Amino acid sequence: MKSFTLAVLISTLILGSLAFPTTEDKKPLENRSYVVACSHLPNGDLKNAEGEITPMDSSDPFMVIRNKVGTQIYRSETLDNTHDPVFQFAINWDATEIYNFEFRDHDAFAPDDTLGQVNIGADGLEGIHNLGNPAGGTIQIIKLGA
Ligand SMILES: [Ca+2]
Ligand SMILES: [Ca+2]
Repeated sequence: MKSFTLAVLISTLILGSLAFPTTEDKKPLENRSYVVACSHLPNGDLKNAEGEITPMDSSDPFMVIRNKVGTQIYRSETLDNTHDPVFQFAINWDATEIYNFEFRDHDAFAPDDTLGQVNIGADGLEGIHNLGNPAGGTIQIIKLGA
């Protein structure tokens, strides 16, 4: 009976140390820089606040990056009147992270409209991704440096 209890205790300690790694096991996160080139973001400024068509106006996009628990980890500056903005950003790259990229149209006198978003795992950041909700835009992510 005693040896059984001891075995349970030892296996609990082993499992516990696997589930809760100590801070010494954690590697520092690598800071990585990327460029995001957007194409064909929807026009959030097709109509003005009164609902009238405004053909000369275009979206004023900015980019928000959230982690998988929904915490905002990056927000870009706002670029005026473009459907093909290019953003540069740096993050503490985490191999286990899933990043949510959302593009929004800044409106001075109304809530910001969403222009599309996509969830991308840390290992798959580079490349071309289609945006959804709403669909229409695409983004290409390029890693800077080695
Ligand atoms: Ca605009
Ligand atoms: Ca706008």
